[in-house]
Amino acid sequence: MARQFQGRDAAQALRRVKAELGPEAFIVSTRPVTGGIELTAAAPGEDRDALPRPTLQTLVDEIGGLKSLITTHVLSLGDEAEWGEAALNPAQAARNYLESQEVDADVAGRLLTPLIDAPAEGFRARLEAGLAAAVKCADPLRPGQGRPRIVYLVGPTGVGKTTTVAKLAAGSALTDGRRVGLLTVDTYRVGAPEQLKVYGRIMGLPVVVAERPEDVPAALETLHRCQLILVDTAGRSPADEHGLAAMRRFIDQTPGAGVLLCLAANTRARDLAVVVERFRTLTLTGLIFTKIDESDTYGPLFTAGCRLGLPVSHLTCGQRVPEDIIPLTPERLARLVLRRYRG
Ligand SMILES: Nc1nc2c(ncn2[C@@H]2O[C@H](COP(=O)(O)OP(=O)(O)OP(=O)(O)O)[C@@H](O)[C@H]2O)c(=O)[nH]1
Ligand SMILES: [Mg+2]
Repeated sequence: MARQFQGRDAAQALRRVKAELGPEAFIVSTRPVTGGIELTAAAPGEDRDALPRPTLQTLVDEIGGLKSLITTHVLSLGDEAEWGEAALNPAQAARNYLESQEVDADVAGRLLTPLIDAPAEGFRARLEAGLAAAVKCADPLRPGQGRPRIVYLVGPTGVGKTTTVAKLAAGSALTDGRRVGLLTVDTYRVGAPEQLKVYGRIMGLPVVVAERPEDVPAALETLHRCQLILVDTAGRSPADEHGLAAMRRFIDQTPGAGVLLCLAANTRARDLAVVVERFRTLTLTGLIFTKIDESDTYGPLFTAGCRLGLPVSHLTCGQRVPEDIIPLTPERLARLVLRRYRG
């Protein structure tokens, strides 16, 4: 029977394999996980043919992971150089910078693998292009064909979902001239529907409330003339499984709807990884990064974008509605991550 062993890095995971299964144990597969690496290993004498056969995709991922590990290891050798000894090469300096920005080590390793021997000249541009190529951006608010396009904003408590709904609504209705309606399914927090209604009143947009999932179709019916319906949801702790299941029941009422996860820049990397892990069960279609004005460390957000492979559409950068929101491009996100890079 193959078993899984996790570690901060490959060396630590291997030590655990050896301690449990002995020095002759063999590795079946590797994969990056939140905060490190996971090895699947089996004891000697195990029938290798009985072990699960990796698919082509898992092999490709594993080779990418191994390359990334080697890159991280090779680049970290520079850390042992004495002060005054050979200066760091550009890839080593970039690795240190990405680490200081809390970009996940595996993601950074994958980015730097093609740049490991790149010269200083033009390095920054190549690094920026690499970061940009690793994330996707797209506009999730394209109006529907005939039927309204429905887009939910979900996420942990207080990340700025309601404020962002108002900012997006203002952009679509006032700037792009679309017919926009607002729906809130957040009757959990006292005063939540009123918060959205105030924004609706200021912008002259209809706002409806659905208390239970089965109320959603009727609420949407009253907005059937809209081209875009933005749905505000209750903030949920990632630990609140019932809350997330309740949210899923709302979303299930509207097959084909967009579901955008709002992630705040001031969330610690480890907490953000947990949020991503729990909220991905809501069939997400995109991401919005909020509160980028409240941090200068964007690596965890960038890592989430790479890991989920979902398009990131907007950044929010302050409390002002509707001003403090920026549509995102991969290049803009790459520049944000490299904002303090002096390479
Ligand atoms: N600095 C900063 N504050 C923001 C941003 N977006 C929202 N806020 C503030 O964050 C606080 C919470 O915003 P809400 O929009 O109510 O957050 P929410 O996610 O809807 O909160 P719940 O519904 O309670 O989960 C408010 O004080 C907002 O003004 C942002 O981009 N930057
Ligand atoms: Mg809210």
